Amino acid sequence: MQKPLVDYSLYLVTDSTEAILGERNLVDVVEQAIAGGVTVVQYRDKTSDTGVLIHTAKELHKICQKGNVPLIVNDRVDVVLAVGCEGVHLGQDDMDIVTARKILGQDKIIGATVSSIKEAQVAVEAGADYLGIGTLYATATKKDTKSIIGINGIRKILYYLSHQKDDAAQIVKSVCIGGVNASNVQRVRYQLHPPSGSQPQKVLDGVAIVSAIMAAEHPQAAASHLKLLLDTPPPFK
Ligand code: TZP
Repeated sequence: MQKPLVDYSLYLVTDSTEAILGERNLVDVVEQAIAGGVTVVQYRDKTSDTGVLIHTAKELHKICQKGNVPLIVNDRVDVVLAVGCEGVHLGQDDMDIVTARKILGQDKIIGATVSSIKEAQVAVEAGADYLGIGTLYATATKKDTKSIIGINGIRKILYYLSHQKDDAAQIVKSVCIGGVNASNVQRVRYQLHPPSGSQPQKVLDGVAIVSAIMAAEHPQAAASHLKLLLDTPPPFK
């Protein structure tokens, strides 16, 4: 299968912890989020064993395929291979991108977490398809986050990429992550993806969100509200 063309605009990252998921079923919540319009799903589970990861990823892949949404698995290249889903997301402490590319081939999506220009440069050179840039804002969902870089930190990375000569830096996609919710998503979108012609030249392709969708009482409504906000210019300059 060829690498799919991906709409990164509303990128859901799952969280199976009690604080976010509570008693609910992960697959049901993700199914509702897809019905609400999320465009990518990343299955992120730092604690389950390999058997559970593969079983859950297979279930998630079925509903993602039904909704025509790519499924990315956090950290685990082996799970991607076992399930046949669309790609992997690698943190700075996970397998390096060059090795993952050798194992997965050209047709899978590889995403990388980056917090600095240096990390972005390394990820792009190694062949990442997209960057998860963050942490944008402090968030209770990930308390051990390395660096909170804010809008300006993300702008600097986008600006750096815009000024590189190689094609890879121009075509790499990007989402921001950390603390994005319904109260700030329009501002984030318009600060990092301004109307054409203004800076930065390279714009953010989407926002990655955990709690504002996963912990919502109605994940479908939360996702469709975020989607509407993303598509609506904010009432400020
Ligand atoms: N990486 C950086 S912040 C974060 C991850 C996985 C969690 C973001 O969660 P939320 O609930 O969208 O702030």
